[in-house]
Amino acid sequence: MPSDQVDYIASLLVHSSTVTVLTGAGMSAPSGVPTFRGQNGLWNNKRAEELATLRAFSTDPQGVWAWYAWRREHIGQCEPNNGHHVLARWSRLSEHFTVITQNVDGLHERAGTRNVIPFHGDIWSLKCLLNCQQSRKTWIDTDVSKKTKIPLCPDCGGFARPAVIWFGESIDTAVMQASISALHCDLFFVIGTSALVQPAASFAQAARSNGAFVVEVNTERTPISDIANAVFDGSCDDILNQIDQARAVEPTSPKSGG
Ligand code: BJW
Repeated sequence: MPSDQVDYIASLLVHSSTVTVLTGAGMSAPSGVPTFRGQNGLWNNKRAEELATLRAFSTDPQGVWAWYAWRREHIGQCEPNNGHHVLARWSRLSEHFTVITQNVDGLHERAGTRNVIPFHGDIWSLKCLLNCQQSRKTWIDTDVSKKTKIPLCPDCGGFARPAVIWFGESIDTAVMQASISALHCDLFFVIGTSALVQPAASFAQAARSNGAFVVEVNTERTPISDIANAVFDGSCDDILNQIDQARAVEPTSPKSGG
């Protein structure tokens, strides 16, 4: 990676008032969490588009829950990587730093990142499949031992489901509004997403239209590569680490929060 490009982005980072980061599955790839598309993207020969839908769960609740049970157990053994820790550090340097993550694994939160918007929900929370609307909307469930037994709604006794956003489901209104606000920023990083799934896929273009300088970090080219102001072709843990090291020696760099 040319060091002048790293230095330039580090300088922008230090001098930007508002910074927003959009992350996708590639952000957690160095932690060992499989991505959805590309190599290892299939589960039992099925694509995310065939599993992450209400129709799939309604037709084959055991099969879809088995996918989530497998993922929960696997993610539970993964740790935040260097890239997560760099973003956590940046989030402590400024109040105007937002991470919109499409990931449901909770690794940004576990790294201590402030101001994370879990755009597609949280794999560690469940909700009633029928949305029975009794005492609770969602509840935390980190028990990874429920491999074959689908958890039940404590209120109505019907099936529970992961509190994530499936295809065809709307993004929570407050989450969408907070995300749209965060697209008004000086600097926008888009990290480890194939940018194929809407509406998050449109965020980089929207941020750029709002005047942001857009930086992509990915191991492959994506639709964002053509519209980004700077493209880093490499693994997010390595690239973010390089930018962070350059940031730390920027003349006006604020002190690291830890
Ligand atoms: C690295 C790396 C390393 C690897 N370093 N990089 C407009 C047009 C057409 C369709 C639609 C549209 N608007 C809405 C739709 C329908 C649909 C959609 O987008 N479909 C497309 C497939 C075409 N969208 C929706 O339904 C959304 N809802 C919605 O819009 O509501 C309103 C509405 C409804 C109906 C009709 C119209 C409007 C909801 C989308 C929900 C997505 N849910 C999932 C599952 C979440 C729960 C779970 O995890 O189980 O979200 S699907 C899956 O894809 C998951 C991800 O968050 C999402 C995005 O994937 P991501 O993160 O980009 O991962 P990958 O694997 O694709 O890419 C990884 C990248 O990392 C690659 O680029 C690698 O190169 C890179 N990488 N290692 C850096 N080390």
